[in-house]
Amino acid sequence: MMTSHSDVAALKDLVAEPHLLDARLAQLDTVPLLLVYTHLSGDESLLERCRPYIKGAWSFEVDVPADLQAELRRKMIAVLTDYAETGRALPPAPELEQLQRMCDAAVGQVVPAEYMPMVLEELNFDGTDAKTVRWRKPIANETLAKYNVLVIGLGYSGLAMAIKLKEAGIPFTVVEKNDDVGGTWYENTYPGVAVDTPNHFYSYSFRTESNWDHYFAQGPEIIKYIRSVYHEAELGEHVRFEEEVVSAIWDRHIAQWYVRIRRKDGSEYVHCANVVVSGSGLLNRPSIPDIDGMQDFKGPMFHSARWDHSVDLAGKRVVQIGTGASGMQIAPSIAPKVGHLTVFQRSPHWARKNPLLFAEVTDGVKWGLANIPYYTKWYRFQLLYATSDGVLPSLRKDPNWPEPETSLNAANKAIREQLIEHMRSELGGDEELLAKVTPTFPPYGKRMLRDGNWFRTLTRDNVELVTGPVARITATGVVDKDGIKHPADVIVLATGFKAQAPLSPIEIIGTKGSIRDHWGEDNPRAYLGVTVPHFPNFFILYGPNTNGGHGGSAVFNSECQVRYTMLAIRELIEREAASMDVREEPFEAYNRLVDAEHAQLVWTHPGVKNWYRNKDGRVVTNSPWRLCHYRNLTATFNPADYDIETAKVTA
Ligand code: N01
Repeated sequence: MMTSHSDVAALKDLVAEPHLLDARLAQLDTVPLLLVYTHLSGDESLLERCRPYIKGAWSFEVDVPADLQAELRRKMIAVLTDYAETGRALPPAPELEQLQRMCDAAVGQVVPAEYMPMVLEELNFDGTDAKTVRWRKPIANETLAKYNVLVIGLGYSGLAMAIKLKEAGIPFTVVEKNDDVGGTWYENTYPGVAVDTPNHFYSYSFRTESNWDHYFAQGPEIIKYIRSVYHEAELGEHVRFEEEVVSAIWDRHIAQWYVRIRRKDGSEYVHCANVVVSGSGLLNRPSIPDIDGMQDFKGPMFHSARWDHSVDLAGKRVVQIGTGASGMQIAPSIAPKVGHLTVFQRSPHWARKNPLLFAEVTDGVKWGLANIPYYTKWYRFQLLYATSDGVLPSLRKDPNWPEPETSLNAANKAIREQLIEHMRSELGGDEELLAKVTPTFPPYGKRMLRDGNWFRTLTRDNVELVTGPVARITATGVVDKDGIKHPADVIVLATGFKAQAPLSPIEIIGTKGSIRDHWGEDNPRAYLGVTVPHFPNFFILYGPNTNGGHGGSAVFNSECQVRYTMLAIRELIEREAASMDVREEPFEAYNRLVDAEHAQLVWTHPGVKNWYRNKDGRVVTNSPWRLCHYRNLTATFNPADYDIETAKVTA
């Protein structure tokens, strides 16, 4: 890759004052800097010398001595100076063997070789986005004009899909029920809403951001990012806001979907599309519990995803029902201002501490991300690995493990003990409270939450934790299982989402009936989480069995599904075919593999009740796969998995 004049000028500026540069480099994280140096210089000696001080992928697991850090900075300045003076090109991505050595040293463990293609794609060194699907032969404009794709929803997944369709020149329309982009991040505005995957990874690989204010951004910062990506992509003419897809019916005679769309004013129209892609998300239909007496409550009562900002909680008696990811963020945020907070915990969740949870990204680090060549890429690798597959082996059941009720294996037990120790210290030694908040099931059985002062909040004088189910709601409060009434001015329902009925309430009718007939009430299944037999030219992003339960990032998964969908659409268009329908055999075989894998993993533990499983106990939302495995499954498209109707499509 050539270095442009402006790059050379920027490098010259960078090295013009070595003392200043040294001071700036001193503010950066050691490992990404070490990787940048190794990459730019080809010299691996420092990597080797730092290796023993790197215990894990998080920055707080690294303790490289000061003299070694100073040497790294000196050498870094020398190599940058050399690039500035010679104007030579920055190196391409490292060769696989070097990449492997760099990755291993950088995270303090051997990174499976299988990861390397995925790492190269994620880091995107040549800036061309290796995940972009490119035509294999010239496609005439008249051919492209015969196709049009309808994308449902403009959250993270739908936006990525729209961007890739636009890049490929494929006609498309996006229908979004809200009046703005953002999906779940647009809808969830409750106090404390934030992501629990680090943003430098929880963002598109094709549009990284060097300016995040936090490692774990709050809702408004994420929305700002999504909006800026949307505006940069100039999708305006393709998007219809405040319109909602009601149904989609496949017409096999003309190989088109008739999509019924409802406008904000209630009027409806039909839009025809060859292909429909759902980006409607998994967690977007609130689950409102059916509690005796709910309708009698006199005060405001709202769901976490429909927060009523007109209600002032100051000094009020608030009852919060639910202690999942949303509830654990809400309570610490509102407790300091409410008069009294009663939290109903039906069953406890595990929660881990991360020192970076509320940390701000310093100006120094932001500067490094924006200015040091490749720093932002290696930084992404660190965070990607920190949050991805490392934990998965500890979620596998050991059939000989002697304590199977509470843990799965030795590593899982060790996590359990760390978590209990953490809770004990946060609860100030209150063993009674500790017993109430300690799950009986193994760690990760339900989503592992991040402790953002949740446990400390429970020790506040104005907070009370009530365990067990809600017996009923009255006009003025909530009654617990022991018949004790807890007065309430406001009730917050942090009760989760209807995750087992994806696509709901949209009616989707394929060649053999409705998707509800195929999935029943709560048993969604798809090939690779994306396609379903008898629903030709229909693709689901964030579909069945694609939610990450052990780590990773929903954005990563959705980029995998977008690529797979683009590969499929390419196949359709290059063949000028009318339709493709996934065959039963690969669909069934894939789902057997998913179920067999899940049988070995924590989410099917008999002691766990979570939103990942349906009423028969089958895990329907979560992926059992390591990230790199799912990436490999979706990185190619096998036409043999599909019945492809090659009758040429007509306009
Ligand atoms: O929902 P949940 P959530 N009576 O289903 C309880 C993502 N997310 O909105 O545990 C009493 O996890 C229920 O009790 P139990 C993330 O993927 C991410 O919190 O089933 N209680 C539980 O405590 C997450 O997993 C982020 O026994 C009732 C709670 O309500 C997903 O969204 C932030 C009840 C529901 O917890 C969903 O999280 C927020 C009833 N009738 C959300 N019904 C971050 O990235 C339910 N409950 C940080």
